[in-house]
Amino acid sequence: MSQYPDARFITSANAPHQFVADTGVEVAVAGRSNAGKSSAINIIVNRRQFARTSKSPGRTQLVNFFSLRENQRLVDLPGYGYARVSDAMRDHWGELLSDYFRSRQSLKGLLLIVDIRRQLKDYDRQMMAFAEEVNLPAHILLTKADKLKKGQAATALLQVQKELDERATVQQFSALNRQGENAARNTLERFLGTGA
Ligand SMILES: Nc1nc2c(ncn2[C@@H]2O[C@H](COP(=O)(O)OP(=O)(O)O)[C@@H](O)[C@H]2O)c(=O)[nH]1
Ligand SMILES: [Mg+2]
Repeated sequence: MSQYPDARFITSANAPHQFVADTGVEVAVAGRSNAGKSSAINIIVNRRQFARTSKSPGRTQLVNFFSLRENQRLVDLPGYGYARVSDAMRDHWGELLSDYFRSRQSLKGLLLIVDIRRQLKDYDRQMMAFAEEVNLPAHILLTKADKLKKGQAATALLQVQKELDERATVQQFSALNRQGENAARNTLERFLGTGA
């Protein structure tokens, strides 16, 4: 059963004035297009189709606010990484995200979704920089771990841990076989301050 029986979509924002009221606590989830962010959110919230999974990355992307419980939110941040994203869209994305990280008092943590086969890219390093600028704790889900052999996955984990050192915690994850589900949810709960 879902730990979030009342979880629901609240609204999408394309500009800071559309962000929901900055009260309570929230955790942001980010990842490059196609990294597996929507799939990871669905597993963590334990609802099929909660965050829409899509096989066509690159469409206009918004900041999506979800309520998990009263005064606790999950915020699905727009990703890019798809070759066709224009410079103008990338600039808009940068400003929107920069505004979001700098202004949100309720923001308590970042979950960054990274395809374990791809390692960290510019997008991921930019997200880490946004988080560090405001002293936000970050946790990386190296997802699609089912796509690698155990030894390869362990090596990939070590590489990311080595690059980030103390700046983030890192784990393997798979939406396909639910590897790392509990660790991911416990981190979400820790960021939300619910003491798990
Ligand atoms: N094998 C495998 N495929 C995954 C996993 N997570 C996501 N996918 C697939 O990767 C593609 C992109 O996933 P999606 O969640 O839509 O990515 P998003 O663009 O980051 O939201 C889809 O075809 C998913 O089925 C995983 O853990 N394992
Ligand atoms: Mg998605």
